[in-house]
Amino acid sequence: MPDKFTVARALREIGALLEVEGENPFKVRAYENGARALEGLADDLGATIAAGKLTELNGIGEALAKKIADLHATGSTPLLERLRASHPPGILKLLQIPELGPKKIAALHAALGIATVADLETACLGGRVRGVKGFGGKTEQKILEGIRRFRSRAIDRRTLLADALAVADDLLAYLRPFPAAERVELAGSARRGRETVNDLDLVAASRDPAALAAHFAAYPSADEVLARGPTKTTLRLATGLQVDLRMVPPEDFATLHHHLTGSKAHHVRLRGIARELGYTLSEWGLHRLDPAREATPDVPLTGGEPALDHARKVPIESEEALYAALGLRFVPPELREDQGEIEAARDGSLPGDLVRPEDIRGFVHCHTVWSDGRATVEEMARAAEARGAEFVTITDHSRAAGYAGGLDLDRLRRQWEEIDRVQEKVKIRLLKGTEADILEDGALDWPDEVIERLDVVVASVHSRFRMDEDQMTRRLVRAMSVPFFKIWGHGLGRLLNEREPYACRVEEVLDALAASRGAAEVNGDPQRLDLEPRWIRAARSRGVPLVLSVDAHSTGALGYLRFAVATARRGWARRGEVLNAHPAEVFAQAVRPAG
Ligand code: DGT
Ligand code: CA
Ligand code: CA
Ligand code: ZN
Repeated sequence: MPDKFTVARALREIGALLEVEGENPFKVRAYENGARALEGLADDLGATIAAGKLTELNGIGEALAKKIADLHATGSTPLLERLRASHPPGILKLLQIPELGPKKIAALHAALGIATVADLETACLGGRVRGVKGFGGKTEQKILEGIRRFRSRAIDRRTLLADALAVADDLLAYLRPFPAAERVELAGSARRGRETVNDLDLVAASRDPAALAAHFAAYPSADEVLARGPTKTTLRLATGLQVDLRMVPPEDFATLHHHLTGSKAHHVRLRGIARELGYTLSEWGLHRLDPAREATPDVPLTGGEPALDHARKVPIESEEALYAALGLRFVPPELREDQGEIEAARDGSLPGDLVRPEDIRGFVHCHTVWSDGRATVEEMARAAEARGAEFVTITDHSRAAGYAGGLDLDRLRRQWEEIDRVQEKVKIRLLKGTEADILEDGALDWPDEVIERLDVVVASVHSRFRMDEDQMTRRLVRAMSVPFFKIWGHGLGRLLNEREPYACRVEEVLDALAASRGAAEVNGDPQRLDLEPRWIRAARSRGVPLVLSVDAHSTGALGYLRFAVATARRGWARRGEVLNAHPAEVFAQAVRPAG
């Protein structure tokens, strides 16, 4: 019977084919969300279906539950059959080639049987495409050029941290219970909390690496085993993401985990320090240099195991122990970028109180059905309470954000009444806020007398992104200079893999924020993660406090907090600098616009 991964794959296929047919994006996204929910399912899929509990999963409604049950029972569903019959095989990959739309792909399939990118390339190079009705020699050249661009983009594109961590969580849950795995941990850029990752790196302690590698290679979402050796196996998953698993005996785990966490720049510095102390540090561990030998050959960074003297190996039980052996304070993974952390770990100034997820007491920046959110005020409040929060700020859009259902004053007043009603039913404290648009001239989208009555104001740019640097700087400086307290929302408006940050002299904006009263947001939306770490540090160095927000448009998005925290830590943010790490009353006083 198809397992949860196979069913999830079928849901993704349905969503993608519906998108080809121009189905509305919400419906398309529902299949993607359903697939994600299934992959994260802890219980057995068959048992969940039998108990009628599918609809209790986030993002799965009645209709989707029925399709999932069909897929589980029969391997297919009438909708998927219909979609497969109406489109040529391989269409989803082929559509990623610029120049090709559904009609052209159908014509090429009918005339030449083309079903893959490789087929298409062969046919173009063989001059056969120009023979198909509606295609000419020029089109053929354009398609070849398109294939080249497709290939380079497939290489360039990095996976969002949130997606990578979701996959990593599933993989760890799959590997950890396996008997031959004594310990399995995440390493690489994902462990460092980088906003995007190229591939996932896992490290395992095992005395039977062959058995563990075989189990890893049998991972249900694996598309292909790309490499398989005695200590390392690489998979490509159905999503295209690659995963490396390295395996070592338990006594070597800590040093390899540390090595594979990176970054390379951080390691280069550590190797230098190790040398000064008479050691050599590599992925093989920490070894004492031999004083009898004039020049011990430098250990290669990667490649086969060098001829190191095992008697000279220093046993290292943990990353803490490794840093201690090098005379350094422990450096958390998010800081390992050679951006001053080595010096700070040496002179003892490295902060020991970086903000942690459990420090955050309230969810900031939540949208509801009053604007473009999907949950009601009460649903949002209860979901935040269920996650243990002390407070939640409701910040729906202001009027200028018409496309997002922004509120006018009349609706804002009615929302306040609803918030008051909900407040009587829940323990969590509700704050009445707004996400006010920063208008083109830098004014905020509410008159002062409204602002003064609010509990919290997030001020964000949602329009006219492409101003030149001078204009955008002036616009933001003006917005940040208003005298009441405001939170600068999703600072530079970047959307990872989609939109570059605005052109803007950020330090001038931060100066204005420091001179006036305000805070900078670290937005946890996986595509934003904005401000980015270097600007977080620039804000902190000016004494501008931070707010770690979720920018939630659904109750599930409260989980974005994790990504805001990771980003803030990469900006060296300490607990005391984060306003929503303070108790509700302190937070409310600090952010009150009227002062
Ligand atoms: P990514 O995958 O591009 O998002 O970034 P990373 O940092 O995960 O890089 P990756 O997967 O190529 O390698 C994982 C770690 O392995 C990296 O952070 C540090 C270590 N590493 C890889 N190559 C080298 C190297 O040539 N020298 C040193 N010292 N470390 C390396
Ligand atoms: Ca990596
Ligand atoms: Ca890697
Ligand atoms: Zn926004």
